[in-house]
Amino acid sequence: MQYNFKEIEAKWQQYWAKNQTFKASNHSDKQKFYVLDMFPYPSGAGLHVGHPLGYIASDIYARFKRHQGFNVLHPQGYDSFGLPAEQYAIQTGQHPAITTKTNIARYREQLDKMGFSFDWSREVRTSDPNYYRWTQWIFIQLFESYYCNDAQQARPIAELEEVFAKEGNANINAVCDEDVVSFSGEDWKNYADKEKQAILLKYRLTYLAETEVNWCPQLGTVLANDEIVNGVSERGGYPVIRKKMKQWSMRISAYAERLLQGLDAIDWTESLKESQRNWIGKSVGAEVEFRVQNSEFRVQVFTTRPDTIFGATFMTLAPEHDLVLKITTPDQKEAVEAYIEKTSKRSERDRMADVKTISGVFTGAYAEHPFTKEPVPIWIGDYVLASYGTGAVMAVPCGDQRDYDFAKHYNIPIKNIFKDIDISENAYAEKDCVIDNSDFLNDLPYKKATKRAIFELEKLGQGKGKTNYRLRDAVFSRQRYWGEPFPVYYKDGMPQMIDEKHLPIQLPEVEKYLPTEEGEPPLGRADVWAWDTEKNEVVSNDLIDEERVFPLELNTMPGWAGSSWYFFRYMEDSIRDEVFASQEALDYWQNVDLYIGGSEHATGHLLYARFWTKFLKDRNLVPIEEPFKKLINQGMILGESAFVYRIKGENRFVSKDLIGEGKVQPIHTDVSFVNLSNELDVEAFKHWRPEFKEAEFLLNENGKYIVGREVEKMSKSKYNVVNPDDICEDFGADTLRMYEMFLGPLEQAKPWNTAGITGVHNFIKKLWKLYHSNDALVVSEEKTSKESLKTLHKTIKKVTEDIENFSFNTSVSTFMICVNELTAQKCTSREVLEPLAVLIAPYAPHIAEELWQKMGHQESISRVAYPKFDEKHLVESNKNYPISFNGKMRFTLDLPLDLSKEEIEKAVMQDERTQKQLEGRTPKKVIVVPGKIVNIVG
Ligand code: ANZ
Repeated sequence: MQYNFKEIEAKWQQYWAKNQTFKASNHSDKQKFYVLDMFPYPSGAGLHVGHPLGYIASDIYARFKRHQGFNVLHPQGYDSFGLPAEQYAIQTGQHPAITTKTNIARYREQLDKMGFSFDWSREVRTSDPNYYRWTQWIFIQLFESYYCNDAQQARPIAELEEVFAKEGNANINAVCDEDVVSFSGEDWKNYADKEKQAILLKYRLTYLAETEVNWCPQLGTVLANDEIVNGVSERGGYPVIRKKMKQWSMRISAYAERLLQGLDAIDWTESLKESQRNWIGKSVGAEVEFRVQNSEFRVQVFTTRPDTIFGATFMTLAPEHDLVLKITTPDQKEAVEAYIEKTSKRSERDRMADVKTISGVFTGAYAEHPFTKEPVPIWIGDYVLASYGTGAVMAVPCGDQRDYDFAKHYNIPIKNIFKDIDISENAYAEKDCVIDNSDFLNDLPYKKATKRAIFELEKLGQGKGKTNYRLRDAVFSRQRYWGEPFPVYYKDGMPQMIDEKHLPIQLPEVEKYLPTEEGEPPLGRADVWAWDTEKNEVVSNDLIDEERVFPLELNTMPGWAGSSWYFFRYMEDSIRDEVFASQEALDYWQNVDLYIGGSEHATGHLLYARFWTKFLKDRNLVPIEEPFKKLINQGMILGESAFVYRIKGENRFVSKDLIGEGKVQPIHTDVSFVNLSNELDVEAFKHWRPEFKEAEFLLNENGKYIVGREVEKMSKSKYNVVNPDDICEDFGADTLRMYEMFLGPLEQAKPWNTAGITGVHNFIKKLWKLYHSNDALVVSEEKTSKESLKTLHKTIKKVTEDIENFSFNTSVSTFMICVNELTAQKCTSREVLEPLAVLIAPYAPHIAEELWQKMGHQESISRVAYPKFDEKHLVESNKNYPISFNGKMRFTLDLPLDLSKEEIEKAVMQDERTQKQLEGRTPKKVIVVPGKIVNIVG
């Protein structure tokens, strides 16, 4: 019987679906194991062979764990809100829900062909109202919480209200906006309701605030920092500018320290942890107060080097700093205003990136040095960022290069406070030095000096130790249609939550998906988008009376909302309408044991998901603190682009091997027009685009047109996309799966090369042949040879170790060697061929199932125990002895290891070759070291 992968694969895919083979149970005595892929955004282009790389790896692992007796949860779903469907809707008028549904159907079809062991009964779609009602619900929980610094956790906002009513906010140690005023219990009681709401908003974990945002005019929306690459939008590459807008924000900064500490407890790569650490950006230092001379104003600065305070010879404020216009002297006013106007045009990113341009203006004002009481000139300069620390620095030219350059440029005095350090060319940025010239800090090393400086500042009441984090609160509003609506309406300008009983608040219908002419988000176009507080339903805008019916929020949530908690939803085994996930399910599955996905999510999704998990834990909604125990980033699969060469200025194309000196212009051709020998199907290319129809082709001597090849990112725009459907059609899913793994280490980037796939395909055919002779199964019950057992156990050992180390590429080569050896040994033994089928099942599940069934089993192979390695089969029974004469090795002799010294000597002496060497002489001595050597002397 021939290896008919098409029949076999279709058969088993149907079997698995029909029997729900991979359905995980929430009630099991087995140990749980949760394997998760970062769920895909279903784009219109479908999957290319780069996408399933991570899914194949996680599927192998999930299947392996099932063989090991674990109760495995391996779900899949769709991150189905997002920009592309909406952009398509803007262009075509097609509702994004329809586009999304079509795309999901296509994805599902493609995924099904690759034989993944997903439990589809738990599928989630973030754009499904039954799912996003819980995203809305979590938003409400965040609104109803604040972060208590004493307890180091989120607490109900109602607790805060109780304290406010009793004693005001003097004793509250909570994370809040900087501009909260202090009030007494009496004040609180006298505040109008709106005032109370405004104060509470400054404490809530999600809050509405006027924030400077990254506004992208072309996309008509605000973008998060991680959605901007090199100053332009990640999608589309459009310019991004700073703009003030009223936005929902998430107080993720409250969790900065816990997000940092939590990294120590999880098994992620160091590089990934490092990017999160940098993003959080913890700096330990001090906040120091400088008094402005002849005024009541005080400037707070943040410094990581309080030990250098005696070197502070001027101060620099960010141009946007609140005090700038207040302290500027009349004669400097014009210059200062002009400077502010000029820098407002530069983005914060540009300002950070540009370390060369030095610019600033003197405000005319002076501060007083806290210790020396000397006057310190106050400048403004755009190297100081408004959004970091306090937006002001004490400038220490001797210790900070930017301050140094600034001082040199504007001729401001530089004071060296370091003993024996030369700063005539540059500032001294290291910490291993002794301080001089600095009163009580003299002769103290860095650490002691820092402590002492803070101590003295505290004594003066002009400073304290302070830890700063670079992590900013995350803007949570998007001016888009295709996202979760907020469960929020506005009463007298203040946001009100809709009771959770009435969720989901579903997206309204709009006739166009663009912002309104007034610049409102697309939901501003909806006619039925008001909240009736009596009927508790969404009603027509005409009914808005600001008494019973109120306008609803027009923004929607960002892409990261739905993906910040989806891993909890999968834990539920049935669609629950009363909870986001049941306590029982959460207690059983806990967290994701293995998470696989792309490294582009390092500081976005992975940080937000950790934040929401910590929040849910604080409010006793989930039992765990970290969602993803182990995480692996799969590398990218690169495409092999193909090029044709047009002679410049002509409509003639020259074959690659004919390119001479003349100028040619390389043009991408679709790789589907090129065969494995790099020959172009000229007719197909001509029909591709009208402009090529009349083109002339200069062929080589064999009458072929040869294309050029280059490795690039796999992308539709580079016409180098390989479709997994085609590979499944031509070679089968088992070959695709094994080939993707064979390409190289999981975490590395590697080029796809379709030509290489035949090697893996031939291997699978060889595997099939091993079990067959003359088209019939040859598995026999006869005794197995020692070599075959050795081959099998060697393979068990290596493959088990490989899977545990996520080294899937080396497993594939091990299988190849194994099948070659067993074929050479003519092994037909059931004792070997059965375990081999189980070993290979995680990689090539269809063929494994088929062989398993043919060997007489009724049940699927998927939960058969994984073969156990037994050392004894690897122990050598013979030794190939080197036989020496007077120390010179002359030949080798294979003898059983269990012979005695005498028996070895006898066997050696009887060998013809020994007699030939001795030429009739009797040796003086025969030295035998059992298991090692034999030396004949004399
Ligand atoms: C005095 C000093 C002396 C400083 C010295 C450094 C070296 P990180 O580690 O990034 O937290 N700084 C503070 N706020 C700033 C802002 N808004 N924009 C630009 N720079 C700012 O860096 C903290 C240091 O960066 C602070 O310590 C301050 O300069 C500067 F020998 O203060 B330092």
